[in-house]
Amino acid sequence: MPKITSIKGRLLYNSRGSKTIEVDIVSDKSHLGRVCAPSGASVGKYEAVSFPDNNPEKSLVALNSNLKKFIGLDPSNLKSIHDTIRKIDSSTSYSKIGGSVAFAVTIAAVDSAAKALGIPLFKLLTKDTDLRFPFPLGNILGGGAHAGPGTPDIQEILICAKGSKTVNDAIEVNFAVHKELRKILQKNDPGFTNGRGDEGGWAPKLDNQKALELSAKACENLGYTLGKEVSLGVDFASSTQWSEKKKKYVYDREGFENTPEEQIEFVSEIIKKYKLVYAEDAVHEEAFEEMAILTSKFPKVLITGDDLVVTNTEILKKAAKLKACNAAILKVNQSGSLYDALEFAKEAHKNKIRLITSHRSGEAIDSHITHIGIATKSKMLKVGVVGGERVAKLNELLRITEYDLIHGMAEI
Ligand code: 2PG
Ligand code: MG
Repeated sequence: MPKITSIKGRLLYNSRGSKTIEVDIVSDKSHLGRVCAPSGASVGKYEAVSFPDNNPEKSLVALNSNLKKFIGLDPSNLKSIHDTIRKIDSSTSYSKIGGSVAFAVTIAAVDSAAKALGIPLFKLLTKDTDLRFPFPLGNILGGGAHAGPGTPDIQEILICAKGSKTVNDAIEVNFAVHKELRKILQKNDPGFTNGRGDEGGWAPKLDNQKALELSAKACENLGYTLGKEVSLGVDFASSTQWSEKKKKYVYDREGFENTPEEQIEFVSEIIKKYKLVYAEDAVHEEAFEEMAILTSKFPKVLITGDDLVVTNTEILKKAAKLKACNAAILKVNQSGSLYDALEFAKEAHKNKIRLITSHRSGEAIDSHITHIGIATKSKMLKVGVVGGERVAKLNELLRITEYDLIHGMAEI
């Protein structure tokens, strides 16, 4: 049984150039687990807080004054690491120590344990041997909170090569569509600067419909049929548009407003017209009933809750009861610790809610979530297409193929 022999936190930067926390955990004086916490731009109301008072320094101070509590623990015993954090901070949202610390400490512990035990991380996280590769789901065009003025109001247009038989092929198809889309955007607007949003998706000056149209064209130009070899997905991130005061979705950039009924129509038309396989946060984070309407209307589409369920087991129970989604995003830092997130995954499986393990818009070059996606039997791995911090997660999928422990692609 390995033992934690040292633990250290430091402040450094994420892909947006914002300060974050990284944690090193060493087991048996030789096995380093190192994890840097990511952060979101479109943040759900009920997520764990990243840092106390939004201040990474305060997280580091809180961690530094409790380091000794982790020495001697078994890093493979996730529950005991989690319980130790919970003794330091028992608040529901990790407001004392910060969700980023809970994220980094729990994942660094299991990373270090996997190295000490000489097994891949995903093997440490599950006893299940019937594992499949999740389909990479990547951002090809960005707007909303991830890109500047003039870009679409909707946050992400995503590609998923759902007809691919291998993970290598699925990744290559995503790259090809991303590249083809650039050519189309350049043709459409000679002034297009090749600018990209926070997650590597192109950030053109386009309205929502035109952005979807050109994304579909990129797939068709490559000879693909939408809904067959490839499918588009959309993260509407609708809480960004929702105005509690007006009780309407305000599409500032394109200049229109939707009542809740019109929003359901708007989303339904997009799902049908572009044969979406995936629709995330199609209504705002507290609109469980409207989500339920979409879920019953589109049983074959992954009607996915992100801000809606924020990787929170109790909220997921409510969503399951109301049949508000048939799929859910799993972002470890929304719940805080990896233990919390794995409990969430159990609850999702219990309710036949499919999982999509996801990056954040502000990321590190770490690739632990690739293992977490496999271990939680996620159907998709939402990690972007290009950008060093995105490709890192895709490259890890390719390394994992070398173990020959995972057979085939997930069934969506
Ligand atoms: C989302 C994510 C990731 P953020 O909304 O799903 O794509 O963005 O990390 O900004 O919440
Ligand atoms: Mg989202």
